[in-house]
Amino acid sequence: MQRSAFKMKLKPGCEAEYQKRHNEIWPELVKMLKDSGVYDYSIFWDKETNILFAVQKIEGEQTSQDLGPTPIVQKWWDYMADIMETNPDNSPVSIPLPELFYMA
Ligand code: RM4
Repeated sequence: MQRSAFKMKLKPGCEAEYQKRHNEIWPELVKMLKDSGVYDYSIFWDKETNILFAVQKIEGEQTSQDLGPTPIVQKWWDYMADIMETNPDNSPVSIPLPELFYMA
């Protein structure tokens, strides 16, 4: 198991819609994430900067952000693109973050 963290960016004023969409996350996306070894996955929001801080555990080498080639992930990214900072392919701009401290 590895812990992975990365940051993404929310468009201003979109936090309620972001949370609503995630409260209604598609079951097939959840299954894809879990089947890909991603679990214990949280996303936090910094209201001062609109930075989204994501942390997750992974069983393999792939994080949630490496799953773009799977249709359901790309469909989700297309759905979310209107409220997030994205790359030309609609994937969220994701910056990996090094872990500096961990306490079990
Ligand atoms: C985020 C972003 C991530 C995805 C999660 C479920 O807004 O799209 O890539 O793994 O949602």
